[in-house]
Amino acid sequence: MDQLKEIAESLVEGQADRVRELTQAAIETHTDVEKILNEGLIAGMNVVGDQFKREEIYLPEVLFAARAMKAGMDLLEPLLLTAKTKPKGKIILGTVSGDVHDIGKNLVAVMLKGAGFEVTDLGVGVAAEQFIEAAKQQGARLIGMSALLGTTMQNMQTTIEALEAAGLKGQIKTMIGGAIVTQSFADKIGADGYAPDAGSAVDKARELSGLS
Ligand code: B1M
Repeated sequence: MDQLKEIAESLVEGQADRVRELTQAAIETHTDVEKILNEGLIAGMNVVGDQFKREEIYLPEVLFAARAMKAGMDLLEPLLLTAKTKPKGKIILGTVSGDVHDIGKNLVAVMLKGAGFEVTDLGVGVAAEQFIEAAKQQGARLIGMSALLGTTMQNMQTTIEALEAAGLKGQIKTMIGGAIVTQSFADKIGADGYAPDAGSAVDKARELSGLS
């Protein structure tokens, strides 16, 4: 079977050891790292998402798949991090309050670091005040928020409103993303930018930091 397909299928089956082994083999045979990520790990996670939606699998299986994704990501991360550029500016990153999904956010962090950004990752369940306090402390001009749930995406708006109330909107810009988020939602809540995936998150962060 095709190496990348096998990674995706092993991830769907939640076999972390197998995913680690296959990812290592793909790296050793010089398969393009972004191809391993997109056509192996992310492709597998998309299948898991569809199966979960159709109730063909349940939370434990999703958790096993998430663990398998992490096993592969741990190997890819150092390779994605080979920064070829000078520091590009600071960004505060986190998954919003009430939301524990962090796989996509972690991927965005890796890509941003790889592109030379100084990333402060606040983790998951990050409240509006935490985003703003960290940005002020670090002197960051950009806050990046991730959300994957219909019930938590509104918390992005809470942060933007808190920035506005503090008189910082415009000085500190906001970029949002996550499977549930769209450009029209970003427009509606007044976010400065939206990116559909980790690659375009880098382009958007460059644009919002005045670097493109
Ligand atoms: Co959950 N979950 N989950 N889950 N989970 C979703 C999101 C869901 C769509 C599944 C489904 O029904 N099909 C659904 C949400 C439905 C909705 O609200 N519309 C859902 C649900 C319902 C839930 C629970 C409520 C289930 C329950 O308890 N009954 C629960 C909520 C827990 C909580 O947060 N409070 C829950 C729990 C979990 C796990 C813990 C089991 C696990 C998360 C593990 C972890 O993250 N450490 C999990 C997972 C793995 C998923 C799915 C299957 C996969 C998410 C993922 O990692 N995708 C997901 C289904 C899906 O999304 N198709 C699902 C891979 C990742 C690389 O993609 O995160 O989209 P993504 O990130 C992309 C882009 O979106 C973008 O770049 C990334 C890379 O390209 N991006 C940004 C992300 N953040 C960005 C930020 C940016 C820019 C771009 O700028 C700052």
